[in-house]
Amino acid sequence: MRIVALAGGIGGARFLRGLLAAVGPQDEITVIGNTGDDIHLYGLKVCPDLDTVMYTLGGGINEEQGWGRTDETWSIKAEMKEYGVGPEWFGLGDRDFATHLVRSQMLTAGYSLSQVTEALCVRWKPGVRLLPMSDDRVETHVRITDEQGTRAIHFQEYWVKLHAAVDAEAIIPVGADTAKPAPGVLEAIAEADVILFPPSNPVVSIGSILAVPGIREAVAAAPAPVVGLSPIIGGAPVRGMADKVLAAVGVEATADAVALNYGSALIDGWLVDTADEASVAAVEAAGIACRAVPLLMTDVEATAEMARAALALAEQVRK
Ligand code: FO1
Repeated sequence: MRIVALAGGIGGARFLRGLLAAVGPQDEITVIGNTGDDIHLYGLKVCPDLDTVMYTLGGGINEEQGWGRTDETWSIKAEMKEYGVGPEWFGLGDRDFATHLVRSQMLTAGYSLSQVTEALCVRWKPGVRLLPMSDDRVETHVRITDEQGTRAIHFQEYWVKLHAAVDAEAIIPVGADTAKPAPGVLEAIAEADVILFPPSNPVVSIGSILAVPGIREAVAAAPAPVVGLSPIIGGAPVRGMADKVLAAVGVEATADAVALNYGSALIDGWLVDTADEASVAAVEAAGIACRAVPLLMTDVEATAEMARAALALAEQVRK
């Protein structure tokens, strides 16, 4: 079976680990990774979501944080601080730096982000084909108003520096309107047997991927069933601050509101947590098949069970 998953960072990566445990060696998984969180720092291109997927599936992730490397050291950051060079709020460790150096060196030499990602995956062997959503630069910015006035800041500054403590007024995927899907993305979607939306952030992760012209249309037109898993349980994000960015696009932080926002033109099936059983009827009324199953990714086996439930629902809604 050919499975395509659209994925953000930590939630997406952990779901993919369960999916890999649930499928067999004959199944092929293509992951279309969000690059809207990418940031240029110290002249280097940092791709947090691609790296989080790569490290998580390749066994190199810092499990507690959910991002960055195991057994990390921080000498470069400390040296940069001595020079008065920041940002201090963004944690790039020494081991992680090596990834950004290799990536940036290859990009400068003329390779595309997809080629670089493939090269990095030769080391990490994630067990999936990892494609960036686009080889073109897309950067999610967030419009806020604070004591400095109204301005748009980089998503990482909003998320990591401000901890999403200020209301997000708008989410702007800068560059998305002219970006092209990376090679292989549209083909993978068209040829998929199942398309999954992991419990990733629906606005800044899945939303950014769908903002690349052609990707939303390809998913909507795909013959394969499209099944999503709610990142919201009991009215709150399982992790992260998804409610903040949902508010910016006028969507309530509930399992059913997120499904309705994707809509029946895009998704055929939706899984909510058993705590949200009451929202099943509203989702089904919108023409989306919905089941309530445990959605807490407490360990790999619990996550594999979620993946099995998503694949089973895909079979039930197959057109
Ligand atoms: N998240 C944090 O909360 N603090 C950090 O300092 C931080 C650094 C960082 C460096 C590399 C990387 O790949 C990810 C990093 N993240 C950090 C995670 C990241 O900011 C977000 O969780 C994702 O972009 C959202 O998907």
